[in-house]
Amino acid sequence: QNAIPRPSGYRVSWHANPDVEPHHFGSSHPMKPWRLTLTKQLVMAYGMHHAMDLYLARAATYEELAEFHHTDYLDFLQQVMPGDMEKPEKSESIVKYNFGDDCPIFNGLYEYCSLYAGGSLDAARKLCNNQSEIAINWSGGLHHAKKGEASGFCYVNDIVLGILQLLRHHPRVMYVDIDVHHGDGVEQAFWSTDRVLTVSFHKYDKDNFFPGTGARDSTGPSHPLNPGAHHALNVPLHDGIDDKSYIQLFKDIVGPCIETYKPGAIALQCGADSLGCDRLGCFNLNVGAHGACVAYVKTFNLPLLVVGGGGYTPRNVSRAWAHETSILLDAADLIDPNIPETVTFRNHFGPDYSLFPPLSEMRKLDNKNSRAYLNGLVQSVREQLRYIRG
Ligand code: TV1
Ligand code: CA
Ligand code: ZN
Repeated sequence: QNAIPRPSGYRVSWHANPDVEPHHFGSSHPMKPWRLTLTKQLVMAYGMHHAMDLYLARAATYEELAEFHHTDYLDFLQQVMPGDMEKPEKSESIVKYNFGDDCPIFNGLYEYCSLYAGGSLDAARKLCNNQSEIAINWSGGLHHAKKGEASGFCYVNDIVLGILQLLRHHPRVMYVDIDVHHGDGVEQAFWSTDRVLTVSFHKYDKDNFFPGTGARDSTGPSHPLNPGAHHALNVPLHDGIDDKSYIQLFKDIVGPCIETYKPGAIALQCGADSLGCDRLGCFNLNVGAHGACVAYVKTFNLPLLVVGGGGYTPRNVSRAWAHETSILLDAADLIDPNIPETVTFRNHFGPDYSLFPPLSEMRKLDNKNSRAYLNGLVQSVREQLRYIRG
């Protein structure tokens, strides 16, 4: 139908199903799928939807989810109902599968899970078929879900499912996670293989910050003959890391990882809870710095699966993901930092109406990451990379 080809040299695709957006974890719960509506409104107000291929992702089937998840867990996820939390005969399973405050049972839970997972599967398949070079699913990125249990607001692990698709075509896939939390579910899924190098940057405090894993010395199975040895890479950080140190650290670590491991594709989790002022986070990043990490990964020109993740201050989540969409489109310098007059829900972006509010100024957190500490991390990562080949 459309005979005029896009001018850009590579294709960017957007994979979403709007039916994820109305799901509700409960009024006091920090996870608000509504942030996806806000993100989409911002992307559309900037006209970015004209520059991408837009796909309506269908729900993942039970069989597709079972590529990673246990069927007993999926069966429970499929049949559990909001009232079951109080039923004694269900309590054993609810405990076993880790439902509760973090992972509540709400109306349409299974539909919600299969829809966000469907987006990442669709995105990964378009990358494999060479129908896209950069495929985005902002509703995905739910990195804590395990094979047989929910965890940390995550029920099914769309990232693992997406990477399993990428592994059908690529011998090695690299995973990069800039959510403020440790990407434990993805790390665990690929713990015993050298075909995925998982890299997570996160706040680490074993006893006081979820999930409590991801220490620097947690690098994979301890037995040297296990192929997964050294293929988990963790970057544990303290409170208050700022733009300049984070970007420098990210480049100093991710650059050598890509150059050493030589992945065929990259999956990038862009959790926006690493921004300053996040309701659950404790870093001090601005939208521009979060985006600089995405821009840096893009410079390697590898097939890129981009997913969302955490992010608990919806106005800032949507700012970051709209800005990152523009970066992936090579259009960041074409968009006005003043939020368009026409955007739906414009009141959420006041009083500044800027895409780049000074988040780091608004809640001053001391940077507890000393230069010496960060240099030590980079040094230790270099040592780990000596065990890795592409
Ligand atoms: C209901 C209502 C649930 C209010 C959960 C913050 C709530 C949290 C709530 C919350 C909250 C967590 C833990 C404690 C495990 C628990 C999407 C037993 C104000 C990817 C998941 C964080 C992060 C889980 C997910 C964490 C992601 N923090 N209010 N719950 N222990 N859980 O600490 O990585 O962003 O906080
Ligand atoms: Ca992380
Ligand atoms: Zn998080």
